Amino acid sequence: MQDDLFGVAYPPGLAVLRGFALAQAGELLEMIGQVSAVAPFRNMVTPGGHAMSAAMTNVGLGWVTDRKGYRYTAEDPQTGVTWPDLPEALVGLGERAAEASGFTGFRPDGCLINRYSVGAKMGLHQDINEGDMTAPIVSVSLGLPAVFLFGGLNRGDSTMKIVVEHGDVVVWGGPARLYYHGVMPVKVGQHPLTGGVRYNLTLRKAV
Ligand code: MD3
Ligand code: FE
Repeated sequence: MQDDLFGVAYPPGLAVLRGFALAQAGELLEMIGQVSAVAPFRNMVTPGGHAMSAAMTNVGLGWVTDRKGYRYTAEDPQTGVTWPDLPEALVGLGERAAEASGFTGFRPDGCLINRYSVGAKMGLHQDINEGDMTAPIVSVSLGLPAVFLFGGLNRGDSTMKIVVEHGDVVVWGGPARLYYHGVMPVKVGQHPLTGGVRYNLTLRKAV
């Protein structure tokens, strides 16, 4: 069983791999720069008409939202051009993190890239737009720290907090795959590699 510093157990299916992506952080940030030159970060609109505070782009199959709903697309709806390829280095990182967490054979086909400026957050939600719920999701945090909130299968379930820092990887699958989760507003800070922002990459099996 994996525990936090004070012995509070994470639920089955949730793994926190501290510093797992640290050695690749520079390479990942360079990739984000290249991707965003082609597929710029944008604040997508929810079906309810609210702009999300985290700016987003994608590689591989891309998660999008607009007034019509949430879905995965091969093309960036803003340009009509295919999202940039999912780099093999990112696929490999996802595979190794999943394997280290007990999920064998994970092969992501898309990665949502979230950019949080100070104050940006993500409300409690479930990730339910993927076609294969037997596959885990792998999250990589870069830059400023953040507090993840996660609960259970029901919106009203009590929540726990985990602080995630630059280079940390969180994997959730199995019984935790459909747990509600969110991100608290990012606090002011400066990170040597990203300045005043936080990035999160989520590797997913979209189809
Ligand atoms: C699920 N992104 O893009 S996953 C998303 O920091 C998203 O941008 C987060 O949620 C972000 O859909 C990273 C955070 C997370 C943390 C713990 C969990 C999801 C979890 C525990 C159980 C289930
Ligand atoms: Fe999510």
